[in-house]
Amino acid sequence: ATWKYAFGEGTSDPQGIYATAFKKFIEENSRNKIKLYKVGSLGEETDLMEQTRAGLIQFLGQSTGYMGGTIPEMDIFTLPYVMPTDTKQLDYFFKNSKVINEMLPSIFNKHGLELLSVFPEGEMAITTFEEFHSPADLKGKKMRVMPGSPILVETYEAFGASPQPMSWGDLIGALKTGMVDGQENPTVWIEAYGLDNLTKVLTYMGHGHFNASASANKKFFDSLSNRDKKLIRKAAQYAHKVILKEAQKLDAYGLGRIIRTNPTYKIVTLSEEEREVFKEKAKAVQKSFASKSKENKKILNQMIKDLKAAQKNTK
Ligand code: 6CS
Repeated sequence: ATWKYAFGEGTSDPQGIYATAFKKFIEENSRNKIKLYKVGSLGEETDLMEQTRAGLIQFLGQSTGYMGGTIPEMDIFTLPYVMPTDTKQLDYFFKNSKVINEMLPSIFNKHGLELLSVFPEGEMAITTFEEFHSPADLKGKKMRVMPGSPILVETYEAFGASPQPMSWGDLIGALKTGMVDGQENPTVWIEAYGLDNLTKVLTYMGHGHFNASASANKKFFDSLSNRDKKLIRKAAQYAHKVILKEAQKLDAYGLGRIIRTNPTYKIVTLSEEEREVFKEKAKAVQKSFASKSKENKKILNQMIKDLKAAQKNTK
């Protein structure tokens, strides 16, 4: 059979690397074929989720930041100051997390999807026209966030800014015309799409990590032979390994290239003291997430346990 796999990035971006590895494994180990659709070819990322749930597409690669509107529990990955920035801890987390391996699969099932993987693309960096060090500096600043995640909106509100949810397809234009004052994305993506050239400052505040997921339409998956189900699980494990290895290099690669190609671009790393102020504000967002449902509360508690285990086991 030929299966369609659509994802929210270009072919050489992390979601494309994952999808390409997945395709390679499937095609080398079976007579099935995968046709890859990068973002834009079948619609914006927001359209892809609907198309996958409707069964028009069999596989979906999507940024977790786009998923909170459909699967509220996925906003666990966008909560500020929950994920660590340490790559070893992240690696351990993405391999061993009970949230991912034990809790999310049944949650995805409820939404007509079969979860295959969750993986990181790098620490969130914020690019702006003006430097900022505090929520007061962000007051009234229009910050673009990925659409569909209530938590991203709540986060930037808590940080003092005015969040502007919009699709990736509209962001470049919005930065060029000054419709927004800034945005957040992983460094590797900022470099790849020249967002540094459209802004003046890049800031690391350690508040979050950009993550992506891979999933399949559940009806499609359920209808497969056991052999094909196993094949898909194995392909996902293979692609996950490929991308986790890659993920360790992404931040350094992106930042290295920005420094080389754009030497006057300002890079700011907020100090611990400056971060404390944002962390304090983030607490309300974590509370709000937990108060939305029993499931959210359970998943946040497990997340904290998973991250403690990651910290303990990577010392
Ligand atoms: O900012 C966005 O919307 C996009 N950022 C990344 C890193 N991947 C895809 C997503 O659409």
